[in-house]
Amino acid sequence: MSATKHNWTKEEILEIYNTPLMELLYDAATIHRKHHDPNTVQVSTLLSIKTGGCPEDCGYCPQAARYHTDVEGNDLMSVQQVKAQALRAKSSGSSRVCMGAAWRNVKDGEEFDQVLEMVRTINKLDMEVCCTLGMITENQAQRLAEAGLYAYNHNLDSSEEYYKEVISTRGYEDRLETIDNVRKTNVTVCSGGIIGMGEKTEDRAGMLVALSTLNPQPESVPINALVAVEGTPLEDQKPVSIWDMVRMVATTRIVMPETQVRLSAGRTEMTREGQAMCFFAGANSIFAGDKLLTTPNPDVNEDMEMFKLLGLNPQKPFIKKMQPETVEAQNSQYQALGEKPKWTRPEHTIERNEEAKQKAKALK
Ligand code: SAM
Ligand code: DTB
Ligand code: SF4
Repeated sequence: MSATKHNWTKEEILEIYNTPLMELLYDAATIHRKHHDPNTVQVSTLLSIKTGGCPEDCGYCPQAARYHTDVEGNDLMSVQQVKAQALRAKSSGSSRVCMGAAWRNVKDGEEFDQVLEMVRTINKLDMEVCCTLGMITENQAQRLAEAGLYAYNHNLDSSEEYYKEVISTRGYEDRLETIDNVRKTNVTVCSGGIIGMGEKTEDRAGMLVALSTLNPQPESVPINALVAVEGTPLEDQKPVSIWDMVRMVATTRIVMPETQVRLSAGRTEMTREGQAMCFFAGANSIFAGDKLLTTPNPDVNEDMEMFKLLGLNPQKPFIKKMQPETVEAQNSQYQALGEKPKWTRPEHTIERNEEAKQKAKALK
């Protein structure tokens, strides 16, 4: 039986976050070594299978239709295109592919059927398949599971309190419900957030309370540093300091010892020394490839050089859980229910989101 603690309080987490740095690093590295191989880091590749034009108002996101950014929208990619990119990722050392779509939620129909086919195709390449498609129902989660999905990414992004300052088109409880829907299947949960959005340390701790008190805890927790994109409401946010990133990674590692902690967006601004500190503090996964979904990321060759320098090895797929079986579409047990989604829309006013929207309108 796992001895993982599931009742972390904000005060306890803040105390860890504010521990003198050398002690914090030592504590996190000690826990990391108990549960993971410290010389192994998972390499995952992101594929933006449907880019831009999203109806949501997430203040950090360059893909929200209402803001004026340089992102060029694209329709859903074909299964063949996705397969070709997944093969390329595999040959450059990735063991996981994460497919992202700029959707509020999944809608049953042809496009979702196409995504299910992408999942089947990548699972057959013996890679871990992850999807991040917005909110999903239990039935949709079951259909993804049946296709062979290994993980579903759905970030809480911040504390419940600060979430309201960043997003008005859906509630925190909707995010939790999607995570719960995924939990009802064999698909693993990937959920984390972003630092550097103007939140307080208390909000970072609040987000870690929300994640670490889930039982079971998410198998994967991405920690993103905000990529401040011109045209978004958060365009003027100051870059996150590496010390904050290291503290956040170390605290995540301590409160979620068995989780895969993903050093996610923001690595282009980090030195190798900074990233090495994050790996020491317990980060054991990165996104590789020169693009995240729409923003730049270090080149895979640079990352492999860094791995060599630090003596790190890319992780093989399916070390935590068996590879899921893929059920072909014609043998499926779960048919589309065509449910009317009951997700909420708080629609409160967030001043900086409004300003960015008005600025975009004026530019059109
Ligand atoms: N539309 C889906 C959703 O919101 O769940 C999936 C795609 S969305 C782009 C996935 C995650 O990317 C977000 O939850 C957020 O944590 C992260 N993200 C988006 N824009 C970012 C940015 N500018 N900097 C850092 N992380 C970002
Ligand atoms: C996550 O937490 N970070 C990744 C992945 N999950 C989907 C996405 C980062 C996106 C950064 C902004 C962009 O490239 O558009
Ligand atoms: Fe849409 Fe996801 Fe971007 Fe929010 S984070 S605007 S839901 S793509």
